[in-house]
Amino acid sequence: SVQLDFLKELGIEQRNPAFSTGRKFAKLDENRETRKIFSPADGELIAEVEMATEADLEIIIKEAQNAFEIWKVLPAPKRGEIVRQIGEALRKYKEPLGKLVTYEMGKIYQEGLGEVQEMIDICDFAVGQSRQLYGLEMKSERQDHRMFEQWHPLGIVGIISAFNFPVAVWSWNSMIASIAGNVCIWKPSEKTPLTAIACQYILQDVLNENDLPEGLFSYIIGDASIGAKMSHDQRFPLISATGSTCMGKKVGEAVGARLGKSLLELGGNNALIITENADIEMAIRATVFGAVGTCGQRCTSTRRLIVHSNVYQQVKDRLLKIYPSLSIGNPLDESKLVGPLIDKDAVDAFKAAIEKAKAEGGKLLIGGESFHAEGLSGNYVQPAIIEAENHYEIVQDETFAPILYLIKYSGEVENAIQIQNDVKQGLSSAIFTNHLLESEVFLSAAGSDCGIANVNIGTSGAEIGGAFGGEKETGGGRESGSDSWKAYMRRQTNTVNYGRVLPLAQGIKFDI
Ligand code: UN1
Repeated sequence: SVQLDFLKELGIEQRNPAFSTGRKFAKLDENRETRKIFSPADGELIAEVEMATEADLEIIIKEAQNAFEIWKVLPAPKRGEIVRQIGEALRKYKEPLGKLVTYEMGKIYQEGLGEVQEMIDICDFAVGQSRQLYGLEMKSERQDHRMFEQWHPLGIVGIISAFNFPVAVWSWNSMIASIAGNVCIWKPSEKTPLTAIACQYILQDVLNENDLPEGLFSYIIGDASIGAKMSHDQRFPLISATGSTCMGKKVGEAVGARLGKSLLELGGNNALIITENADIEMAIRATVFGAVGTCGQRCTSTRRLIVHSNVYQQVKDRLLKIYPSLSIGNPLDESKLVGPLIDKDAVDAFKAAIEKAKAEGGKLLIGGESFHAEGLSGNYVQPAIIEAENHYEIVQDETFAPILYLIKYSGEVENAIQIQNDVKQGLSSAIFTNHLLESEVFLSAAGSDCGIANVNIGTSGAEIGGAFGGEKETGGGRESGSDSWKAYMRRQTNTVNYGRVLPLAQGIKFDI
């Protein structure tokens, strides 16, 4: 059995509050509905959470509105100082929080730690960004006029996050949103609420020490109906949602209908191209990490491997040699490389996808079984490789599981690029080649149509410094680094006349 000391360290009790408005947590109430959270690693009950109601959302929104009045006028570098302290607090809790991510979500401990590291990194990034919320100055066509732009905060940012990166994706959004002057309401995945609650306890100390207003950062545990309520509510000028394309379409429609802003980071169907000029060993390492890492449950997981016919057999042989040796099991055990899927539904979806691929003509080369790793009743599966064709319906879909479709191409790299682009999603992509022309074509306007395109690096594992997100059905949003902060602010164009007459633009004469 697993040592669960980290739960205590993070303040997670057997029964946990449905929401917090910042420093204040909802009182436990026996009459509330609860959700039991089982670990995907060993099937054990970790804790229960109470479910919030729409009335709770009202309470949170009120507090958030009040906090915004104070927060929006605080100088941005002062807001950055708070985020710096949050980063420090996360450093202190990196290990227990990483363990909870692992135990609640199922990714291996190294990845749990990596996830908390992403949070720390984005805090550092946001602190620097807090002094760089730059607007441009434009030259006015009118005498004695100054024209420039400023960026102002939006208000309440609603963050709807997914189970697979239960805390990092929230931190990308909330840390950037908050240095930008916004207040955040977080609806974590109801599959992984405990990590969200743990984050709130970590934050709470910083909020208390700095005597900050309630409502700066809140969470609410609820099902899709709470997410829908947030999406329809005008008091959220921005909803940032991460998850399936199906969910994102609903959010996008609801927010769009009221002409709010949405930032969508949805499904990927990421391909890695191996050309005949690739360093095969490097490509294999990237492929395996991309396909089986996080048990295939990253938005950026490698789902399709597009391999040149001249090296196809070699690549296939190597993969078939490596896959049986992958250590699958308890993700808290550091010798394991692959943990479980999130829940039984995910196991069923994994199996159904394999059956569908076979029915469409695919050939299952390896894997595809669910099993009790080390006698644990977690949701363990054997990662699968299937020889397939790109046009299969199932290959066109994102199945959130470790299934790698092996696809052959021949001739020039353009043929591989065409296959890679021929899906509805457009998140991440990669090419392995040591041939300059192949790599440049891949990165050109005629190349990958994805938001992320890598050369000699796999599809997953992006750094926080870049803008993260993708095109087409991936939703078009960009989070995290680069100038993603602009999505969390409103732009204002300002023109000041410091002359003593009133010239009109375009030279229009209007004498009264
Ligand atoms: C996600 O799967 O939603 O690039 C985010 C990566 C991670 C983030 C993935 N840094 O794979």
